[in-house]
Amino acid sequence: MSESEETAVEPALPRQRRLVTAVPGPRSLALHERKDAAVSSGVGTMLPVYAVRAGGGVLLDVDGNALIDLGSGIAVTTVGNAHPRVAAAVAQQASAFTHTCFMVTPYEGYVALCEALARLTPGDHDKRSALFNSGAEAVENAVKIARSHTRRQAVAVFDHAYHGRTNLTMAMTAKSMPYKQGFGPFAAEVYRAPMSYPFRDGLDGPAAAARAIDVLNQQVGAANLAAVVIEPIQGEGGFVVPAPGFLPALAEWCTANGVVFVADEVQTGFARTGAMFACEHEGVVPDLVATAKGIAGGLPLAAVTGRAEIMNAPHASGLGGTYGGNPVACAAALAVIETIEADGLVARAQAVGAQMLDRLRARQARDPRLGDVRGRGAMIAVELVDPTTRAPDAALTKQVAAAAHAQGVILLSCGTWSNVLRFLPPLDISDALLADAFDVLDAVLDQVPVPTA
Ligand code: PLZ
Repeated sequence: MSESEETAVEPALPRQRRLVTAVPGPRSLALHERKDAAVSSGVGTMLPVYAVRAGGGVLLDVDGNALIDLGSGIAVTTVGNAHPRVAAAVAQQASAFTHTCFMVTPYEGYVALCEALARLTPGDHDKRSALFNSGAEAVENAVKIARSHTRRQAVAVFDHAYHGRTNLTMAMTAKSMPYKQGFGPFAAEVYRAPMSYPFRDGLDGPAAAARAIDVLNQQVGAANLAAVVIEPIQGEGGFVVPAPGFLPALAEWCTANGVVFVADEVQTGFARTGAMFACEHEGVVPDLVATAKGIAGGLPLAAVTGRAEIMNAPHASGLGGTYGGNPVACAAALAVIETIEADGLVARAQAVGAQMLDRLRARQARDPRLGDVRGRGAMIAVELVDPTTRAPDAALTKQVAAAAHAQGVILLSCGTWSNVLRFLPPLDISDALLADAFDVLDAVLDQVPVPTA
C-alpha cells in the first residue's frame, strides 16, 4: 500500500501497540452500557473494546487504543482485516449487485469460487461444491449430503469437538457450557468417539484410532454410519492435534466401510495451519470438506466441497438457502484466494507459527505451567496446567488472558477445560508486532508466581 492510500482513511491505523486509556476506555464502556440495554445478554463479548478500524495485526478502538490482534476474529481474517484486495472486491461487487439469490438467477462469482474450491481442496478427483453462510450451516449440509448419499443416519463426532450452535451442530459439539446448556433436546443419531489427544492420553495415532474405531464398531455399527465428522486440528476444543497416523487410519476405515469422511476445516482451512488445508499435513483426502471463516476475509460464507458422486446425491433443489454464496461474499472469497496465492500466505503462516513456537517453547523450558505447546502454522496454543498434577488451570488461563487484554493484546482462550491460550494472528502481522505481543505474554506470566510443589 502506498503512503497516500494509507493516510487517505481517517483515523490512521497505527503499526504498533498503543494504549492511551485503560482497556476498555471510557468510550468503549459507554458503548457497552448501550450494548447491555439493547443486545441480548446471551450474546457475550470477550473484550469489550469497540472497534473502529483494523488491519496489519492491529485493532484501533473508539478510545484511540491500538491493540495487537492475536485472534483474527476467531481465525477469520487470515489474510488481514480489511485487506485492500478484499475491500476493493467487495466494493466493486456491492456496487454492481448485492443479491439475486443463486437459486433464482445465478452469477459467475459463485461458480468461480466452486471451481477454486475444487482446485484447492485435497485430492484431484472430480468435485462439486455448495455454498452457505456459516460454518455450522456447512457442517449441517455435509451431514445432509452424507445421509442422502449413504441412505444411513448415524453421524460420528469426537470428544472435544466443536461444530457449531445450530440444533444439529450443538448435538455434534462436545462441550455443554456455554454451547448446549439448557438448549436441548438435541438432534438424534449423533455418536461420540474418543479423540486422539497426545498430551492427555499418551497414545500414538494408530492406537488412538483403534480405540475410536472400536467404539464406533461396538456402539454404532459401521453399517449404520453415514459420516464421521472431524476437525483435523480441533479448534474450540483446545487446538488438539491428533497423534500422527490417527486421521489416516480413521479415513481408511471410513473408506473401507462406505462411511463418508468429513473434514471440518472451518477453523483450520485457508492457509491457517501452514498448508491450504490441515488434512494435507498427513496426506489425508476427505470425502467432504466443510469450510468457512478464513474463506472470505470476514464476510459470511461457507462451503461444502467433495466427491462429485456424494455432492450430487441430494435431489435437485434439496440444498440451498436465500443467501448461500452471496455475490459480495463470493467476491471477497475470490480475493482472499488470490491474496493467499499471490502473497505466499501458506509460507507466511509457517513463518508466523515458527516464531510463536520459538517463544512458547523457550518459555516452557523454564515455566512448568506451560504443560503442552502445540499446533501447526499460525494455529498455535499452550495448555496451562498445574506443574505437579498436570490438572488444567483455567484460573491461570483466565488471569493471563485478562492481563494481556489490559496490556493491549487480544488473546483468546479455548479448550474443554478452558485452560488453553490460542494464538491465531492475521498473516499480515509484522514480526515486530508479534514479538511485542509475546513480550507482553512473558511479562504477564512473570507476574503470576509459579506454585512450588
Ligand atoms: N466448525 C471447527 O471452529 C466456529 C465459534 C465461536 P460458525 N468456531 C468459532 C463461538 O463461540 O460461536 C466453528 C469451528 C469449527 C464449525 C464452526 C461453526 O462456525 O461460522 O460459527 O457457524
